[in-house]
This record gives sequence, structure tokens and C-alpha cells, in this order.
Amino acid sequence: TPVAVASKAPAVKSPDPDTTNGKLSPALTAMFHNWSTFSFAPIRESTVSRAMTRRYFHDLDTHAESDVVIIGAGSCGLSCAYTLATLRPDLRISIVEAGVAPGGGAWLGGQLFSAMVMRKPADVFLRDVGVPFEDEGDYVVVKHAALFTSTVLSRVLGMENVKLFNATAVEDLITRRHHEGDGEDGEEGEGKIRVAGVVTNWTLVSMHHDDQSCMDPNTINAPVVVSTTGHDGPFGAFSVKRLVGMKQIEKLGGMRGLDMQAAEDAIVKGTREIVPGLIVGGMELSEVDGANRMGPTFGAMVLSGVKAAEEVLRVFDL
Ligand code: AHZ
Repeated sequence: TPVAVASKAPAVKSPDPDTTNGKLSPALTAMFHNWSTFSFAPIRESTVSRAMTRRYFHDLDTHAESDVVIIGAGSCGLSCAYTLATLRPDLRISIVEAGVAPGGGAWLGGQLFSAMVMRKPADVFLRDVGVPFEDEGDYVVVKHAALFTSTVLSRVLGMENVKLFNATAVEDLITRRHHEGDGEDGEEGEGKIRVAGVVTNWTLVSMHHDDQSCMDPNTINAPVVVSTTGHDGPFGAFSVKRLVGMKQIEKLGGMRGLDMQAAEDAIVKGTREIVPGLIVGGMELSEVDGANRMGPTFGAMVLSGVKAAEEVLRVFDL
């Protein structure tokens, strides 16, 4: 049963700016030429501190029991969060992102180039989110990858049921013994595990375990975890590498060379629950399956995110 999302005072919505008429709002326009009389409303420093920390600790408290944890806020993780949070506003969703800036590799299209390419039918996702693009026939182009990422982010972060914990790394998985009869893997015996949440730490602490005395981590319980930590790298492919360490999968297939045509279908179709309670999507999956990489085309990342959301609902039997 999903945990109920705590009711909060409704957020004050700003009216959408009208950027077509070449005018700013009367209130903003009134600031022009009036800087000599300008002053901010008064504040005390502790008020600012409490405004931040009270909310953060409230979020830590409520999200300690989440319905779903998404590891990684790259193009796949964010697409999964958007789909899931839109379909199920009653689910409490935590996104844990190691970087300060969410978005993973999706701030640029490829190398240092701005435009982001997606092969059809991934344009369906862009229409849903409201990301503008140019239609080039079999593929579409968003004029800047940052426009895609910032638009999806703004939609996801605006949802009441989602909390992004950025600058926070997943250091391990919470596991439970997978009892016989719990699912189709039950007959494998007591060596099988079920993922039941994540172990977290500030990323700066995670990066300094070698030169600091032990700083123990924190935890988030959740019946389903979606891992989208990208292909192998300093942080990448985190969960699937851990599954090898825990002897839940024998070895990783290892990401193969680039083949756009083959890679994108394989990643989307392969997005699935790898061990009970752990769904893997995006480029992390290429490390499990030995799939090709696709390079600078992002359609598979967003549709893998959509499929990962569908898998979550299937696991929940919703
Ligand atoms: O910071 C990572 C990034 O934002 C985050 N991450 C990794 N390990 C983590 C951990 N805890 C918390 N242990 C972690 N966060 O995961 C995010 C992964 O984003 P990404 O953009 O690297 O992966 P993706 O699968 O969403 O998108 C891949 C995009 C690529 S790579 C590629 C190629 O190399 O050919 N082609 C495409 C389209």
C-alpha cells in the first residue's frame, strides 16, 4: 500500500508570464526608475536558516518511508519521475542525485554542442512535458539540451509528491532476504534478495571515505527502487555493480561500442526489474545487458524512463 502523501499548505502559484506581448508585469515595470527608494522587506538571518532547514528536515522525515526511490536525476531518471509522479500523485517519490546540479549528461546534446536530438517516437514525451522542438521527419531537435532538462525539472520539482535530494549519493542498497513464494524468483532459495530502499550520504562525504574517519550513512526505505545512474564511471552503474558484489548477478555484460540503431531499442525494451524491488533503466542497463551505447541521441533515455515508471506500477500491481 502506498504511503499517504502528507497534506501541506498549497503552494502559491505565480501567473504564467505573457512573453508574447513584449510587456513585463505592471509590478515589475513599476520598479524601473525607482531604485533610489528601493529596499527589501526586513529579515533576520536565523529566519532564513530556519526556512531552509525546517523544510529539509521535514522532507527527510516524511521521505524516510518512500513509495519509490529513483537513483540519479539524469534524462532517464527525470523522465521516470515525471511519468510516475504525473500518473500517481498519491505516491511519495524520492529522487537521490549525487551531483549538485540534477540533469546528468543532459545539459548538452553531445560533446560541447547545444542541440539535443531525439528519434521519433520520443517526441510524444516532449509534447507531454511541453518542450518545444523542431520536427525533422524521423527525428526531432530541441534547440538546447538545457531547455529539455530545465523544463522536465521544473515540471517534476513542481509536483507535491516528489522530493529531490541532490548533492546526496546512494552508497548502498537496503536488502531483505527474498522468501520463497514471494515471487517468481522464490525457488532460487535464500541467496536471493529483494531491494527495500537505499543507503545515502552527502556526496562530499562519500567521496572522502578514504581520508576521513568513518561517517555512517542515512537510509530511505522504499518497496521499489529505480536505478538510473548511467554507464560505468566514478559514480555510474552504481546499483548493478553492487548487485555483482552481492552475488545477485554473476557479472556485468559491459557497455558495448556505439550503434545508435541497435542501442536505443535495446535499452527501452530491456528496462525491467533486475532483482526483486530494483528496476534498472537508461545507460546503467547497458552495463547489465552488454548493450551498445547510442551516443548523442536521447529518445531511449526518456522512453526508458517511461517504461521504468510502468514497471514500478506493475511491481506495485497498480
Ligand atoms: O550524478 C549522476 C547523474 O546525474 C547520478 N548518479 C550516479 N551514481 C549515483 C549514485 N547516487 C546518486 N550512486 C548517482 N546519483 O545519476 C545520473 C545519471 O545520469 P546520466 O545522464 O549519466 O545517465 P542516463 O542513463 O540518464 O543518460 C545517459 C545519457 C547518455 S550516455 C550515452 C553514451 O555514452 O553513449 N548516450 C546517452 C544518451
